[in-house]
Amino acid sequence: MARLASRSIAQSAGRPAPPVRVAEEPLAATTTTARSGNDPSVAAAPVMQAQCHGTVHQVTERQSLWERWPRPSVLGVLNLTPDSFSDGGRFASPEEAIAAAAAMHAAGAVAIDVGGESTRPGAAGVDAEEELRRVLPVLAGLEGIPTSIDTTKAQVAERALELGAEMVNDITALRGDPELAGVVVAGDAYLCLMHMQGEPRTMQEAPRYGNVVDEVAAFLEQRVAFAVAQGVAEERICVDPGIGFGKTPDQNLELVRRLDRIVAIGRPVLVGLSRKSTLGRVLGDPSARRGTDAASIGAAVAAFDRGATLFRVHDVPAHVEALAVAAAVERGSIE
Ligand code: HH2
Repeated sequence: MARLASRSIAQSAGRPAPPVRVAEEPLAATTTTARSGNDPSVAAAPVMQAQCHGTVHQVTERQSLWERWPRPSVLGVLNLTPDSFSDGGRFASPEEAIAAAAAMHAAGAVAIDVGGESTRPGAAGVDAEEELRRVLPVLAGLEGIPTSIDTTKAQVAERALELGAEMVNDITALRGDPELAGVVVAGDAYLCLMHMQGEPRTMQEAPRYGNVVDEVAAFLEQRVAFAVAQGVAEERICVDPGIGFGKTPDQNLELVRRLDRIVAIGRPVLVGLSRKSTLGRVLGDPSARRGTDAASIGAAVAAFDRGATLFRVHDVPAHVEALAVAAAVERGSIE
């Protein structure tokens, strides 16, 4: 298995240590270990306790996103949907999906991004009950494998976090469900804020921008500020330009070309280029609905070169190898 991120840029840039977070709970409910997601390889965060005015203050030191998933880190896509654009209806049972997630983790994915609602252009939404029915049996079987939940719904995110998910990946950037920010704060979760113009059903009809890069960057800056105002710790947030979400192929390519502007926001940048139709269009098929894995890897390496940290991908082994080499070239050394 290729190793990624043996020395992250963020760490070598000497970012500040993560702040200490304080949680209050009644004396009777005191615990001595902190939840550390569902990855046994991650030591439970150190916990100190101090009694004060009849309340135990639990002081938990949590990792920033830079520390948890340094650049470059690969997230494996697990779509539990009948209608996803690239891999819909792939799994006949939760067991098959769990096995696929385990294989992606073994191949070097730092976490598995689990989704129960397709966001492909034109997709119709599903209600929370249906989404929970799709994701819960799989999340319950993923103990020991770090996960992220790809959802816009507070109810789904809350159950996923209870089952150990570490990140909420919200394609609406907290514009969809007013309860979602509170769930992220209460669960002390990582949060991905993605740019999207319009909504999945209609977003590809007529995407319009003055300057796509400036507008996406300004939107993401504003959503980070909103999340922080809601109580989400800034060091736990990453941002995503939302490749294919209300953008033409040229606008998608321009966003990757000028990714430095998104990186300048100062948060880790997640990119979802894998199998997106823009890649098929680049290769000469004007009606392509998806891109190849080779094209996805080319795009991921281009995004890495421009500073992307997290890569949401379908073909994990090939991306892990390609990004390991890209990172080694950037360092100019094997280690
Ligand atoms: N892309 C998809 C879904 N979720 N989340 C983030 N943060 N960034 C992305 O680019 C992104 C995402 C769409 O891809 P996929 O999951 O493969 O298809 P579908 O939404 O049809 O299930």
